[in-house]
Amino acid sequence: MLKTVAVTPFPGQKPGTSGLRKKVAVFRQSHYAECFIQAIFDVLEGAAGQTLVLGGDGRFWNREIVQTTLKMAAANGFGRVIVGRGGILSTPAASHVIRKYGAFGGIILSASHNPGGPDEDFGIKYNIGNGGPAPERITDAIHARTEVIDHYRILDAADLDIDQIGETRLGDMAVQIIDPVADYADLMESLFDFAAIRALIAGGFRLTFDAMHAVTGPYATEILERRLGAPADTVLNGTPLPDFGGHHPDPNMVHAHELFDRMFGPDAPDFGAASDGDGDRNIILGRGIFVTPSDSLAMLAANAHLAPAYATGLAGIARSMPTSAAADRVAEALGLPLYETPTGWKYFGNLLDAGRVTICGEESAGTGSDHVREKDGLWAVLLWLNILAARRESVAEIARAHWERFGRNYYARHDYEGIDGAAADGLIAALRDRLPTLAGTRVGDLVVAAADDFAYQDPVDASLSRHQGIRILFEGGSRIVLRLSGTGTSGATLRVYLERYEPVGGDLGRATPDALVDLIAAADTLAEIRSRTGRDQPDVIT
Ligand code: VG1
Ligand code: CO
Repeated sequence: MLKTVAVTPFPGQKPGTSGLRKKVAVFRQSHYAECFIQAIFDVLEGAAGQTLVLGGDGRFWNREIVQTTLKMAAANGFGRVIVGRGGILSTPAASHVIRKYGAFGGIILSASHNPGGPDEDFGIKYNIGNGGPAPERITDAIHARTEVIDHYRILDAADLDIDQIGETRLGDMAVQIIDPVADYADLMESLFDFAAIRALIAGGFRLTFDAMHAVTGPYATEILERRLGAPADTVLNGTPLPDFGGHHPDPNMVHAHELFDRMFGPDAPDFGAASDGDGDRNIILGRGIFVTPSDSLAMLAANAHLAPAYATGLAGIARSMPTSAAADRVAEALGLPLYETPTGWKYFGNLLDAGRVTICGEESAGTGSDHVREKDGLWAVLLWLNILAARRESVAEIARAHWERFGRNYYARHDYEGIDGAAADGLIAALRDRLPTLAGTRVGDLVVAAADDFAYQDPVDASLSRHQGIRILFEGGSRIVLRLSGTGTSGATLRVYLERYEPVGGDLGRATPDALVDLIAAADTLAEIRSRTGRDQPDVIT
């Protein structure tokens, strides 16, 4: 039976960098999720009778919202919903399923790297028919709709069994439960030289993958252990848990410290990697070396031709603005266009659709290609393995050779988490006010060459996105970027991105904190970080 439920709008249902993320307690309020989902359906044009893809990272509240979304999709006239069994789909797998089955779009339930559980975070994101995150035009329309919404439609029906593969009906709508892993694993097998990787592993190459009790566990087990023959203990923390075992499923030095300890410890494996809550991030380590995500993007781009899918070369490379310029050097050397976009994967969609770029990346542990329209953690792991299988060198050797050819972009991001919102806004506003006068300012040995508030005009649809981060560029090519996070759920998070380029012939083997010491000091002087936030050091350094 179709029900129409009258509601009053909830304030603050504004999608951030990647969907709407709030505490579970917020999502548990009666009608809260329903209002947001109805707002999504209300702004879609021509969705009647079409297919929707639905799945999430398995965190607490995932199963409940899968049931709600199914009943609302039926009441809103969708013809079919394709659901990952158990309500599970990693973000890149969801992107692939949308594309493969020609769906109208998809709803992904995830708060990605944010912690999960009854007291932690939940999220809802809408992806369009190309498989990628909805562009700003659509997320803005969804937000506008949430502010005036006065009813939602839902089918009054019993919960569906989402744990058996097969097809059922909900009212007039078909519900198809699929294996969440198979399509994605097949796609990976079509891109890479699995025989070469299998031979590498059979020859004694040792690898470890930390799934952090998040969604990639089943994907990594199928691909690395079953299809590529890695030993059964290769995937660590491979069982997805609704609270990720109480940890942040954020692959970095702080939250994946076990992996770091192992890779820097005695008898370390040859290769280590980890992914995040929804499977779209990756970190890459070799024995005794962490490859920063910005460097990983550059190294993958420089070596991608060694994998079958990219053997004929790349169309171009895109990176988010705060990501280091290491990829720019590769693009220049290969004669490829390089695009610099705002933070968030949604800005890569048009470039990928238009065939202008093949590989994209963000400093926040995200890399991907035109095989889907999301960043893709396991894809990056497999491309690295394919390159290692082809070159038969260690990760450290490949990194060193890369720096010797292109120079090295020393890089770090300092995050100040949970700071006062007004203080964070004040810091950015004060800096913005001073932008016109910053050029020429001397801070220690550094001299500001230029400073601006990054704006991006999409070269495909000409849409303009302003206020995407403060850039302070120094003479000699060093850089500081400051912006506020758009994915947090409590207080504000200030991100400070620090970068220093060391050309070929310079000192390429320094410890990153040493190489950046004067930039760290300059960031504090210019942005008054200590006095405005009350913090003398960042919470997380990546
Ligand atoms: C962060 C990262 C950004 C990434 C986004 C979503 O956003 O900085 O690069 O695209 O998370 O990643 P912000 O606004 O907090 O800086 V995920 O893995 O959460 O989907
Ligand atoms: Co993620």
